Amino acid sequence: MRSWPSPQIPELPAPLDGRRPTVLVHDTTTGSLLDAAPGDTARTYVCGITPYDATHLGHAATYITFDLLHRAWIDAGKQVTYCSNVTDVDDPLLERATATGVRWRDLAADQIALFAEDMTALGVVPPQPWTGVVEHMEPIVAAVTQMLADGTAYRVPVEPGAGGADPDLGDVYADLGADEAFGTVCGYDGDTMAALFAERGGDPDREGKKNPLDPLLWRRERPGEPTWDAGELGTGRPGWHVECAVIAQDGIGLPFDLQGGGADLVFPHHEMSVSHGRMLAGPTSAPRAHTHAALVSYEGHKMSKSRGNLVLVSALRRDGVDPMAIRLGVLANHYRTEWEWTDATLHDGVARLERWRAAVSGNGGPAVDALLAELRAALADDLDAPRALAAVDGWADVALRDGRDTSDDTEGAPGVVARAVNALLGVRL
Ligand code: 5CA
Ligand code: ZN
Repeated sequence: MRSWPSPQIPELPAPLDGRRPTVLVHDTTTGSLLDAAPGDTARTYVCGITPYDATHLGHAATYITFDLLHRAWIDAGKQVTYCSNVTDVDDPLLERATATGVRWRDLAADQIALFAEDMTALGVVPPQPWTGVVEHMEPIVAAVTQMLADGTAYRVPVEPGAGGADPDLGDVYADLGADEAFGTVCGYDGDTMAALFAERGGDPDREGKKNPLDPLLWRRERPGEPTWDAGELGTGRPGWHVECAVIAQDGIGLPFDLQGGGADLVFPHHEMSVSHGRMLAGPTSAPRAHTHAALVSYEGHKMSKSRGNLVLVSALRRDGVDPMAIRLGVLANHYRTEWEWTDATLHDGVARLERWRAAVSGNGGPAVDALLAELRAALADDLDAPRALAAVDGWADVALRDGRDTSDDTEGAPGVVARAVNALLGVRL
């Protein structure tokens, strides 16, 4: 899939003492801060959208979070490879297409294009590779076929009417009993896993499974559903978790450094995709770190497609809102703290953008070295965007102070601030 255009990331002056802070992020598994990419490279997989109701502010917040990490890594001199997917065939997408009378492929294509526009407007560095499930069907089929051959997957009979011309082949499920390390990503107890599995698309009551938590790998053809010919698996389509496992494996190789997404993906999605990765590539294939962004709410509830309490980036853009004000609204919140999008969030983002633009409009301004160091330190400290914003606010306050003494001003300082805010925070002034 062709990704959206990459934003320009200006070069910044090196730190005065030559020392760049080590970028630490929160790891869901250990609950502590971690240098997720200790080498010269950083390889990361961030789960992409299911293309309907895109792009709401929750999506935007999650992708902006990982964009900050990407930018902090680039500033630290790392070669970053960022891979992502699009879940372009899935139950809720098909249901939406049916309900609205559009073809599911058209719905997906429109929403993917809209998402790409929104991400471009928000200054998010694009993933490369960016892979849709539909375009990656063959390797996904090969992986499930291999798991069946290895005995880490098994077939479950389907109900009458399912399975097209080969109803006997059955659906395919992963056998979690074959993975000793299952559960180590999230560390949840059995009851929590059971509840979340049922809540988030799992089918614990499906007859014929060995373990209620065993996840679907291949769903045989059902009347009216899109289907692919998959040789010995029979016609059908893949389960969700194996798609990401295979797209990540093929896109950046296993193990990679960091797997990311919103907090709703901790279990079952990331637990399962890491488990599939172990079944496909061996016991040491899990990512070094897992980082999850807290979910954004709106009108008192988690912003979600199913509830419909959405604020769409494209709608705000259509109303003439500067996407940089949206970005600043998001960045005013730490990614690990749950927060609510309100009119005030946007209002504050607009006001801050205006103030920062005014502050960088001059030729000379207050010295920038301390600000640059503080920006870098804030991002390195678990992507502390609110702290970074406060630092720029502080510099802007001084720059804009009425009647201040400008005799010590640094020529070109506003330009350096604008470049730093652009490079590190992704905010174009
Ligand atoms: N296609 C799958 C991942 S493979 C998926 O979860 N798609 S999604 O469109 O539902 O969500 C895309 C990303 O946005 C995911 O990382 C998800 O965790 C995140 N997300 C969804 N809702 C919110 C929210 N309210 N706040 C923050 N992030 C959210
Ligand atoms: Zn995923």
